[in-house]
Amino acid sequence: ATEALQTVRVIGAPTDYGANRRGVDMGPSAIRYAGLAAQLERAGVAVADGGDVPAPRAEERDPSVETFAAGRARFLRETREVTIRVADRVEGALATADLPIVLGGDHSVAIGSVTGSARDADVGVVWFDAHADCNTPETSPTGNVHGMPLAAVLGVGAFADVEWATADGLRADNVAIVGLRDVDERERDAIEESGVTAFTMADIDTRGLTNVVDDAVDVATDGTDGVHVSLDLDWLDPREAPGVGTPVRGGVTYREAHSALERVAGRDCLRSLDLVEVNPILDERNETAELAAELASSALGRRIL
Ligand code: 6HN
Ligand code: MN
Ligand code: MN
Ligand code: MN
Repeated sequence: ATEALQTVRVIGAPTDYGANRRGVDMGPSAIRYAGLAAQLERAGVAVADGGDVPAPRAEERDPSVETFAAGRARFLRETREVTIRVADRVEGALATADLPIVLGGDHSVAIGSVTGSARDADVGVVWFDAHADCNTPETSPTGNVHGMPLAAVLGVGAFADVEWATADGLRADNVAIVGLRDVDERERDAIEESGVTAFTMADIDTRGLTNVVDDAVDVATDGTDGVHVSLDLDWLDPREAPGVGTPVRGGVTYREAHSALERVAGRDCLRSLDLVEVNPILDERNETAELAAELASSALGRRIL
């Protein structure tokens, strides 16, 4: 008998209010146009695209700052609306044994994918990013929520009281960040306080990409039912991925990025995936969106031989 194909469910989340540069709301279109479905089919999976969740446009909303007792988080109300929609779609996909891929949008959409993925299961997270995304409303220098999603899902700082943003089945012990090279002064404390495992680019320089990714997957699989991978395209060097909102030099190469996601695929632990922060306005001939589509294919186990 032939085994039924794994179905990947594509969920677009076209937001940009979580970042300070406009344009990442076009990410879902750009990644689809770059051939996401065809790339995934090359990995031997079936693809079901449920379209985009409705996302408010920043200019239709009050740009006023959302304040906490100490600190701020811009567009927190909008983030809540989209988080709940994304989480419901992710949970729905998992309920039918599909694998959800969330297309951002800015990285605040990961609050939805992680909370949705961790509703009925114990999950681990591997976060590929130049940034730690561990700011809290208290520590953030910008108030942009795309710099806060990891702190949010872990309930760090002011997020302790924000129920919709915290992930039930996620423990900091099962979270690994890979590729850090731009951490804010006060964000270091939030990383420390959160208890996540953090690997910098210097760790990759010293120990090699393979060892670091294997360790990150160990952290995320330890005692969990599966792993959510959040891929911020600014993890790659801007030479490979120019179309991102917050580029930082010194990132991983094209080949290292594929290798990382191939290692993830080899561990057979992937539960849900984000492809976020693609900014088509800053891209060159949609190459960063193409890269996102290719890397998804590697994550789903595309074989060369
Ligand atoms: N991202 N650490 C900066 C901030 O505003 O908190 C930048 C965050 C970038 C977030 O790329 O997903
Ligand atoms: Mn549990
Ligand atoms: Mn980033
Ligand atoms: Mn990020």
